[in-house]
Amino acid sequence: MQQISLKVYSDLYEPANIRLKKGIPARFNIQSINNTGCGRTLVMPGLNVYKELPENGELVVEAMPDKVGESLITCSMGMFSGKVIVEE
Ligand SMILES: [Cu+2]
Repeated sequence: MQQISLKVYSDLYEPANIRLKKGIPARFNIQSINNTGCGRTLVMPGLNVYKELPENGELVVEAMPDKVGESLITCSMGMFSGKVIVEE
C-alpha cells in the first residue's frame, strides 16, 4: 500500500504533484482545510476518484493506479490543478 498525505484547501492541493507506482494500491490520507467552494469535490479521473470532502476534516480514499501516465487532481469543474503521475 502506498500512503499519500494530501491537503486540500479551497483552491489548491498540497502537494500539487503526487507520484505513484503502478499496480500498488494507494491510500490517500486527505485533510480538507477551510475548503468552502467547488474544491470540496475532489476529482482524480485517472484513478476513478470522485469524492465529496467536508469543509474541514479528514478522510481516507483508496485507489488503484493501474495505468502509467499523468492525470489531473481537480474540482468538479476541472478548475484547480494538481497532478497524479503514475510510474512503472
Ligand atoms: Cu471548480
